Amino acid sequence: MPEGVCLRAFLRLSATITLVVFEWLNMSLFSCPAREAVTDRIVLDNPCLISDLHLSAEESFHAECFERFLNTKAKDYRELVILGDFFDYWVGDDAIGTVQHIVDALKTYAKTHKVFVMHGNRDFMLGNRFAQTCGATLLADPCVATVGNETVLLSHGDIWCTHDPDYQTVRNRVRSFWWQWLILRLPLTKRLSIARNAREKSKKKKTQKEAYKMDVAQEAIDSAIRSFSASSIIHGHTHKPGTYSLPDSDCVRIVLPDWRFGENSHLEAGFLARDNGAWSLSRFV
Ligand SMILES: [Mn+2]
Repeated sequence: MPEGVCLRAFLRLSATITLVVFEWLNMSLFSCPAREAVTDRIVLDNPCLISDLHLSAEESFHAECFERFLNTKAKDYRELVILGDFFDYWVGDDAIGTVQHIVDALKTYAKTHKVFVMHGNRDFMLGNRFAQTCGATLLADPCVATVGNETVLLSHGDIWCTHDPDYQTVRNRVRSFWWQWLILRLPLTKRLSIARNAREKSKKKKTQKEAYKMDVAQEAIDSAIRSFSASSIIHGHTHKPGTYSLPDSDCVRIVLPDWRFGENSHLEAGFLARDNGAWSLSRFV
């Protein structure tokens, strides 16, 4: 074989291998959302916090309410912090178009305010592409926030549901690099059907599970407070909004309200904000 042909074939093969390696690196580096939430310390000046909105492409009522919230109450604060389960499910940032109006609303708000988003147990696949498109910062769970002279520990909350070891095993698995890398290689339609099935299964499981397993464990909260020297702890997930004092300490644990349909199918939505140096939970509708 002439030397020139050999060299061309060698160069072509090298170029192909290089492209494959680069593509693999890009995909593995940029499509593991669990690794993309690296911000674990923030400073907040005048924040409002929400969680557990469970927005989805199928149901528009919650999304309309959220857009109204952004255009009214949320405007009074400098920062919006979303502590997980913003979406009812998220199968990858390539599905961003299915909730374009929500993304657009957040993007407009983020032009004049800071937006922080933490993963929940429903939308743990939210990645950098979503965050960059919205102008938001992805937060690690837990994340330490300095608010005035207070150290506040922020979390979605499910990390502290340690009375349910089976749940924690699944939680760790779905946040692992390889699980996320592999899932994101599946076609979008397949991922959507897996998410919808998982949602149905989780609804069934919830009705069978003991209540204490779905709440945070006091030992886990105490240990987190100690390790981060926090003076307050704020989380969502348990759908038990309120301010809870912690035994043998001056710390408080504040649970954010989920946005749910209450009596007569009215949507009940709420948020936590810092007004005049004190935290207060308020109803939005
Ligand atoms: Mn949750």
